[in-house]
Amino acid sequence: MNGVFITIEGVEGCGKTTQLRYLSRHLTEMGHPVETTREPGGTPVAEAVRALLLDPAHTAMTPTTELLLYEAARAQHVSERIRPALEAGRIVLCDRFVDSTTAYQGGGRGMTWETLNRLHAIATEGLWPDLTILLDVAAEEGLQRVQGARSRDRIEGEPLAFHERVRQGFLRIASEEPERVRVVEGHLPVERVRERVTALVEEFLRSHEF
Ligand code: T5A
Repeated sequence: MNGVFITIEGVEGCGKTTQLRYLSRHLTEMGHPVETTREPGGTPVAEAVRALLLDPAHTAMTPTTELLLYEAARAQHVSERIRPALEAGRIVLCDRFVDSTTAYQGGGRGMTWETLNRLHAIATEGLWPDLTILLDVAAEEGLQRVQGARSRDRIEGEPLAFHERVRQGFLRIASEEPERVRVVEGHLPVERVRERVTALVEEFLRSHEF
């Protein structure tokens, strides 16, 4: 594939959406063809699954159902949107991807890494991010940032201990795949985070002659 697949990850309120917006504008200004998308979601089917997943009314949803729905949304998203954009030579910027499932359903819910990796392989048909930016902030700080901005969705409503396990899950992934997953301190002021994210992405594109 000719394109580049970049994902942004982290706990609730870590600043992904803010940084993705800056990055998309910056890369577009540099003349790159950019496709911005998110998970769960990014296509009509996957957005419908997102609504189901995040609806706080679904208190009876089991961890296995939740996991399969995230992977189902991903299968649609990869096939309908991400893979075609990469084949067309675009830079795909995705707000969350497989690492969120590993951190939330693995770290948070306790599903085994082996189960998760098997399902990732089915949903993505082997497609893996080229570069992942992990915005690392304390779970409590991230939750405080999003508190009051809107009503809490089903996952945000989980207790703090859940979100702390999610953060540890992300850090474990980064320690296992340091080449792909680059950690940026998300507690820094927005502008400082933006500079670091931009520098990492520019360095990656340069080294891959994109
Ligand atoms: N999920 C997702 C799973 O459980 N498994 C999966 O496989 C996947 C894909 C998705 C939910 O689903 C879960 C994870 C999530 O719970 P989402 O919309 O991606 O939902 O989730 P959120 O992380 O909640 O997204 P948010 O948009 O709320 O948070 P962001 O994108 O991290 O943060 P952002 O940029 O919107 O910023 C939040 C606030 O913080 C401020 C911003 O101005 C904003 O007010 N801010 C900063 N403040 C201080 N310093 C900084 N550096 C700041 N950066 C941003």
